[in-house]
Amino acid sequence: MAAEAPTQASAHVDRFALERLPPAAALPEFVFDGLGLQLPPRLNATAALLDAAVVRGLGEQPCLLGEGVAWSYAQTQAQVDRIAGVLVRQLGLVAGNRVLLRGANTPMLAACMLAVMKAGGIAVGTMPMLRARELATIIDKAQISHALCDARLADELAAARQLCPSLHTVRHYGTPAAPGELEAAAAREPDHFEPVDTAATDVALLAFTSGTTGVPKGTMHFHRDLLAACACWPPHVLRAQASDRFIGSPPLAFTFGLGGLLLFPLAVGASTVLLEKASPEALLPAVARFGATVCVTAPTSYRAMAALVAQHPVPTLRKCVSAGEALPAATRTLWRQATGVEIIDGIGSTEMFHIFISAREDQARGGATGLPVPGYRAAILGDDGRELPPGQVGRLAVKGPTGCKYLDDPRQAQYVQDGWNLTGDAYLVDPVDGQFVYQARTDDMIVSGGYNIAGPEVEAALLLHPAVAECGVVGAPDEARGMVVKAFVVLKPGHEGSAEMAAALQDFVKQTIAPYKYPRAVVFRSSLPRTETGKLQRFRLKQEPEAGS
Ligand code: 3UK
Repeated sequence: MAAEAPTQASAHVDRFALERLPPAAALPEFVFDGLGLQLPPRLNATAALLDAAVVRGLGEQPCLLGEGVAWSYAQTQAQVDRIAGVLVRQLGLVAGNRVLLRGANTPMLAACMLAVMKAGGIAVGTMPMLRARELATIIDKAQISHALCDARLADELAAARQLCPSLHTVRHYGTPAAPGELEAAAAREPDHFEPVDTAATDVALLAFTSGTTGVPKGTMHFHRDLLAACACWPPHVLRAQASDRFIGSPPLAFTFGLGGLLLFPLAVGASTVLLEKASPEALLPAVARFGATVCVTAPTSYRAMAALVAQHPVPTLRKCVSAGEALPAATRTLWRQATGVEIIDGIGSTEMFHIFISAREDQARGGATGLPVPGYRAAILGDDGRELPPGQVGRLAVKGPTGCKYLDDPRQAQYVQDGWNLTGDAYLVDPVDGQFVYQARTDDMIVSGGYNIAGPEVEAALLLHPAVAECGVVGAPDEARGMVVKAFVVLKPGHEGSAEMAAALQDFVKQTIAPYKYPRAVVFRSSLPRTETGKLQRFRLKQEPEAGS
């Protein structure tokens, strides 16, 4: 079934987003079959997730938890409704306006996001680390009118505002110990707000990609997309329950975090812990303190936490989700050995909103991502756009109920081709078990001496060596071979980056995978460049000037 024209019966008075959706011909194909998905033509995501849970009788159950906060579903609903009241009655928000949200993960930030959507606004999450210049790019691109901002992060937003005439209204919120002006305004509002009767295809969320280079792209998501995501991966792969308590690290500004730490828990009536600081050292003790059962974080975080579990046992954990980057087989094994829990890996993207290929913990296999999530189809395409047989490396293509809709961006034609969403990843389908196996980002494949080598495979081999804490493998220009495999290695404490160590690591890789893939250059670092969402910034490693040892 194709998407119905998204212009019908929009509740948006401000038609900015509606007018900047890609033209119908540039949209991916949307498929809704095989799921029994009941998505009505009128749909407000906050009403369908939060209000519906209260109607189901969960009002007294725990919902949003954080430092000094434990709100039940009814209390969360009342808070969301008061903030929605502030937006509409005090701050003049009209449906379709874009509202910037700025803050570390907290129950208050979550309530603000839910309130914006309930009021018919479009929520635009931003990473707390962004500076004025980056904020200004987003505010300008999305023509943002309102902002709700953690008072502790006010400065950079104030500086951005100087550059952005569209942003006319900013309100700050505080902490449970020291409430701010937004909480004071909310206290003057009634605790019921009637949700705006949005169309299922009205835009609810604008998520800017954590992209490593270039101008950020704004991905638009309908109210329908958020509910569709809740109906695919969570019930079929994650299978969490109302008794579960979620916890984790991805920011709510990142769709991995918004789904995994807010929408998916709400959809099953579970509780969720929103931590401002969720480094591996902070996350592990928080799991025990809050009695969390579902952990959502990135591969490097599992690797770092595995080494600390002995001091901080996490007996309540029953499900662990990894996404954002490929999960090395060695990390999967380390975590299982440390906790007894098999990680659920899943590949998702900001464009698709959430995970579309994944494996349940009982079907998970080291080195493979899994199978298309029920509701999604996936194929491996050759350069000519035709589907490749199992075993051959090609471009990953997916389609399902969600799909790429860039805000006014010509790069739509790169991500969406012939109705497929092309994620930019090189994958193959295992001819034996049919699982999808990640190779590299398409533009990160290393071509050396005529061979195609995937950096992540070399990384996975290096990570099996007991001295290696972290590593990143890229292609470095080389006159003879075109490119050579170059490894950046962070050693564990107690090991030294010497010529002998480099030789030992090279030998180790030759013993572990096909010898031609071994890193001809090895350099030692004390850390690796990563994005705020935990992704290795390979482009920065590629720019490194020196040739290595
Ligand atoms: C890579 C993975 C191998 C892959 C995301 C879950 O990461 C998310 O969104 P982004 O837009 O990046 C998308 C790209 O990241 N990737 C993500 N997960 C995996 N590669 N194995 C994985 N498990 O290159 C993909 O194209 O930042 C992840 C849910 C929501 C998300 N937005």
